[in-house]
Amino acid sequence: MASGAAVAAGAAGNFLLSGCQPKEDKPAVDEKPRKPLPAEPEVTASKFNVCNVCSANCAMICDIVDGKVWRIRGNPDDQVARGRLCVKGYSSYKMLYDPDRIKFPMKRTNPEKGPGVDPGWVKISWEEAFELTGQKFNEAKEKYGPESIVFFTRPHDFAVRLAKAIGTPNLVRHLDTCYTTHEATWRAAVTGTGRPWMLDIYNAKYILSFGWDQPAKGKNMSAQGYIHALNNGARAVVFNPVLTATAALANEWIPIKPGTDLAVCLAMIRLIINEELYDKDFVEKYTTGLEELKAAVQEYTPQWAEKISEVPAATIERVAREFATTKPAIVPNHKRDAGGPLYFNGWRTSYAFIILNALVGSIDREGGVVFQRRSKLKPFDEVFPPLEFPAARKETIMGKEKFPIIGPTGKLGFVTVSEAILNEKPYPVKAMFVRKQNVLAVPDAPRFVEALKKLDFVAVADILPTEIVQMADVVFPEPHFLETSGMTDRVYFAFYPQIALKDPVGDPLYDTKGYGSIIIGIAKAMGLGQHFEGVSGTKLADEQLKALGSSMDELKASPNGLWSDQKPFKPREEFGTPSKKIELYSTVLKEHGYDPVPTWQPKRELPSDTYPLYLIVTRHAAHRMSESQNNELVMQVAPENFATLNKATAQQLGIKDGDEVMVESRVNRITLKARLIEGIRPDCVCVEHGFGHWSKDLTLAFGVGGNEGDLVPGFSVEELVAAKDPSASGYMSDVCVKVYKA
Ligand SMILES: Nc1nc2c(c(=O)[nH]1)N[C@H]1C(S)=C(S)[C@@H](COP(=O)(O)OP(=O)(O)OC[C@H]3O[C@@H](n4cnc5c(=O)[nH]c(N)nc54)[C@H](O)[C@@H]3O)O[C@H]1N2
Ligand SMILES: Nc1nc2c(c(=O)[nH]1)N[C@H]1C(S)=C(S)[C@@H](COP(=O)(O)OP(=O)(O)OC[C@H]3O[C@@H](n4cnc5c(=O)[nH]c(N)nc54)[C@H](O)[C@@H]3O)O[C@H]1N2
Ligand code: SF4
Ligand SMILES: [Mo]
Repeated sequence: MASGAAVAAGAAGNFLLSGCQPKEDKPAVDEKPRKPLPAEPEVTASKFNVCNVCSANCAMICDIVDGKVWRIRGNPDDQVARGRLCVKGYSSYKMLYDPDRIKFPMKRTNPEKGPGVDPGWVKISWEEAFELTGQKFNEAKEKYGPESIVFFTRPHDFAVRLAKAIGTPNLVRHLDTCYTTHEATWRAAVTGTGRPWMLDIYNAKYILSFGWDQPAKGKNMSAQGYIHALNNGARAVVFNPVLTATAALANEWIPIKPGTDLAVCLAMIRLIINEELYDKDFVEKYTTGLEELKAAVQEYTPQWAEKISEVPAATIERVAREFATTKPAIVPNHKRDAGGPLYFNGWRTSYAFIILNALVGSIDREGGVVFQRRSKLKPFDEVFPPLEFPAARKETIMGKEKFPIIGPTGKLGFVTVSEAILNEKPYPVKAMFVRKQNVLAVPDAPRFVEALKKLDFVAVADILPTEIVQMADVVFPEPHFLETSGMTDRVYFAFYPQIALKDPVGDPLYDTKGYGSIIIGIAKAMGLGQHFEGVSGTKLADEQLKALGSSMDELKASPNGLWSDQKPFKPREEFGTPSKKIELYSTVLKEHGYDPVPTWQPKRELPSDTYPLYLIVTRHAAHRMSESQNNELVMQVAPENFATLNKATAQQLGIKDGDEVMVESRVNRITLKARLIEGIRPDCVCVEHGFGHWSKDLTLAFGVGGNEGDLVPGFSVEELVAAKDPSASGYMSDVCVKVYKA
């Protein structure tokens, strides 16, 4: 029998010939008439809120019937939602009414932890939950030092203040798996601060996607913008190993070999510079380093890139010329595209995206990548000036101090947390506070479970009894976002400053407390209450709005639930680098010892005889990470995840549609159902993230599908430093696998 690698390569031959054919020029947007909807009941109240399922935070209107949310709509005056939501937003109220929600504070009575172990939950009062947590945290602090307490949370003012008050520098954040590559490259080469969160995709005329797949994820504004642009005559070319919805809507789908987009980008950069097709005015006025870049890319011919990527040289040349000569053109990027933290070379690819956009004059210009025009919110520390904090150790478990570009942002530590705990490097961790982060999201999840077992005490704030909750000693139940009040700033697609009201849909269903109150409760129990004197979320929102010349009362009274400061778009003339220009040859990267221009580097794992297939990770349009598999509406649409294979590959492996298969990597293996399609490269297997729950308290989610993250090896800080990657990204999909019948 042929080796596994040969099987995949053999099947790839025919596939690529057909896959690369440009489709007909008109995008295939489906305009079929829909079935009429049933008669509507009488809506008794409508409440403004903000979707918290993903960080786009679309503004929504919740229609209430008989005291319950009956329907959710997009707020038409919100520049993000534009009157629509995605399926995750529309279905989000089912999580509010999920009977499995955590209804009161709990403590575990069984000291044993892990999958299959009953924690022996006991209901406790809020006082006891705070006391127990305060006592355990203080014990760890006294015995092992404040740095032995780790916060494993999303960025949040209250948590940061508590961490500082305790004196721990360890705030682990998940962004090294989400978008840290883009954060690092934009900081270094363009902004000096963060990355942009907007694409003026609506006005683009040429959309060149290297794995940018947000329309396929239903991301509301990206999907609306993409469809609008296509209907408006834009041309879209999509490089993706999988025929996703974004690719299917495009004019052309190019099934590139995984992890090789960098080669194609480098060849395109070379051609655009050598043929002088770049936007001369923009490049001259707003960029530096063209000559150095030109010299550095001369070896990257289209023929060279073809050998690496399997994209014909003629296609690379044609697309590069089209991209450079159609205006406005854009290489859109969001988070986990080919320039995201998927593969070893992700940050280089992300930098190549910036260069391609700069060469065609599409940075902060109409139809290009645009910086968000946010409201200037008064920072937390200005509203509530801090007391003096104790000195904290400089050395962190995340290795923050070892990454001069991404370290100061603190957006790292997720991929290295297991190794740091298990190896006690650079020192032991004893206690953890977790909020809104699940076990399934960490590379090699079973190893993270082992790391959590090693800790003396884990406190978790959550809504549903997911896997992280099963590992907790104390559980703090939070309200669902539809039960919360306040306001949210527009960030994604914020063409002008705008703030949206959050008005609860009704009284809280259970004995829950908001995140801020939980943090303050723990602080008081630790004897650190003085750091939160007069601090509250309500006061913060009100003070911030007052500083903008409004107030919570005014926002509540507004007819559309929005505060807006609509002003015309003024393109940026200066950037945040040392030269105040976009640096095509980055002096900041150079200063810190990183490659100052993107140069070729392959992904880390390549197919071998043992593991012949690339693992491709994606998300289902209807699911949100690992938090929607217990949502009854979503599960009707997408009841499980699959190992999606090309029909030809499956045939050679003796696998039929619907067969149970094993997907195995060098670290673990998972069982999934096979789904066979033609629109995927034969050397790939694609798995949707979010499934594989082992918490028995999740009635619908338990035991369904598999977690592809189990297959991905974790990392130590040392390995990341050795990789000379300024983003400290964890290559969350950089693994090869084999697939066989279970
Ligand atoms: N429905 C839904 N939407 C979401 C989320 C969700 O959970 N569900 N989560 C949000 C969050 S936090 C994030 S990070 C984003 C993530 O959303 P995306 O940034 O779209 O990332 P993925 O969903 O992982 O999809 C990655 C895409 O890259 C393609 N790909 C993989 N390898 C390569 C390659 O080598 N080259 C090229 N060209 N393409 C490749 C895959 O086929 C896939 O289409 O989505 C956000 N939106
Ligand atoms: N294997 C694998 N790992 C990944 C990724 C992948 O594609 N594959 N993607 C990476 C990316 S891009 C991201 S953004 C991260 C996301 O990683 P996580 O942020 O860990 O996302 P989830 O897996 O959805 O876990 C969210 C947890 O928050 C809880 N939760 C939901 N809403 C609330 C709330 O309002 N309050 C509180 N307290 N808890 C709440 C849920 O019940 C769940 O336990 O995962 C990363 N890790
Ligand atoms: S894109 Fe969807 S999930 Fe994200 S905020 Fe908007 S409606 Fe919610
Ligand atoms: Mo993400």
